[in-house]
Amino acid sequence: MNAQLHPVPSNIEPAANTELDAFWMPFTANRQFKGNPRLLARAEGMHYWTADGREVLDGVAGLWCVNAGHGRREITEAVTKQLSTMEFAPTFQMGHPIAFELANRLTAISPPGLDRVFFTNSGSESVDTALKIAIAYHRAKGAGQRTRFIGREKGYHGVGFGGMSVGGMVNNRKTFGASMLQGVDHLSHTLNIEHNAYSRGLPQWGAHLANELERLIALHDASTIAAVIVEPISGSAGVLLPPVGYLKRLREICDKNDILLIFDEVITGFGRVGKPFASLAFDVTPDLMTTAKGLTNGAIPMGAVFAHRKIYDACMQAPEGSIELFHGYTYSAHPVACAAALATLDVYQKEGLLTRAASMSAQWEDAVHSLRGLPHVVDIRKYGLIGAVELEPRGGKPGARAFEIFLKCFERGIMVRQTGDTIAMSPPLIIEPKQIARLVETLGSVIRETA
Ligand code: PXG
Repeated sequence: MNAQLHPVPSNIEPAANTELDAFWMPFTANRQFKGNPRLLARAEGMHYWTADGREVLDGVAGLWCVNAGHGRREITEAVTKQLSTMEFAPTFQMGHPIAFELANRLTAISPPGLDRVFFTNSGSESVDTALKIAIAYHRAKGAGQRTRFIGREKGYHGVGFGGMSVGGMVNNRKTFGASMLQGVDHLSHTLNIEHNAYSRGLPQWGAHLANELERLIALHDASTIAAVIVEPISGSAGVLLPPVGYLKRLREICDKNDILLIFDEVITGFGRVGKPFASLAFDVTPDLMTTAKGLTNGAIPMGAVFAHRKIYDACMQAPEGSIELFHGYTYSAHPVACAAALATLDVYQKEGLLTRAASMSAQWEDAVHSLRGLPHVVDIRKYGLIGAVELEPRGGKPGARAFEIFLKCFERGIMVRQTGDTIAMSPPLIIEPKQIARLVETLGSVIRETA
């Protein structure tokens, strides 16, 4: 492998396979990476170490998932114990105790009424599951014509056909345009730099954008719409915050029209915003809530869809002994994932991590906003322990400046995320003040040096 750590010449023979060629990497500039790989070999606490032994401060909790920091012994032990006790058990027409225990533990911290849990293996599966449950719910209530979904521009809901269709990121959609779900429409996104640049707290301008839902209802008729799906805070598109009052307005319009409201909390769930879930932070309760990532601290893949009890109850109408919902995954509530999630919840609770972002928030805000005024910076957005720096795009090369900054940051020992012309940060919730300072100072000096 060592030989491959060095740049591969661009004139390499196509047939000359290297050790890095076989892995077709997800959401990656494969050729760029394989020419100049960034290989991570070990992780503990707030840090990764590269294959060549360099320490890297993790500014993104892996991919927004390692909320309690890396290498948590309690999770490792729970997983190891479960593997040696029962590595797998089916949950189709069978069950195992910790699946039920986990569901109960989760409903103890979930928003009011969301006390039924369907397990998946990822955020994408959670989203597609929630969309299917929404359709099944209306059908069970005699409204089988409600099959339409309303998503939002710049939304990210994973990469399944459902999630891709309700999502609103053009690069994720354009290749697959003809294969989208039928009957999906989109609200406008809520990013507005002209009105809201450098907002502290939620932006004041933009609640009226929720009224677009009324326009779409007038266009399609409420009787055709199953659900509206939004991220309370959009992560992947560059940290887009909901304007004050926006989510409440969506909730009101959905209620008035019997449309379900789905919050995709794959990023915002499990403490990222200073409460266990963003719906609790923003005091707006959806009917369905999708989660993954922080559920197991990223240690084992797992997702969970929280459904309001009314939805579960409405679906429980099949004849005695029949399956009520024809949906599920071989690995729904996989015992090892359940063990990881239970141990993760223990860590979160013991260390107060589901609310720690709230107590770090002011300091994080000041640190992130200290980047205001640096060259090419046009906006700074933050909530809880999420932060984003929006950069002016280089003429004709969208994303190029931010990608260069991401690469340089990694060389300087900090890991951030680049999406378009935004640098996003979402550190593990255990981050200490000194590490916040190092993260932001390093990013600042890289921005200063980047033309
Ligand atoms: N919904 C939301 C809101 C997400 O952020 C998914 C669904 C899909 O989850 P899975 O587990 O299927 O990947 C996500 C995933 C980034 C980044 O840095 C964000 C995600 C994944 C990878 C990178 O923007 N979010």
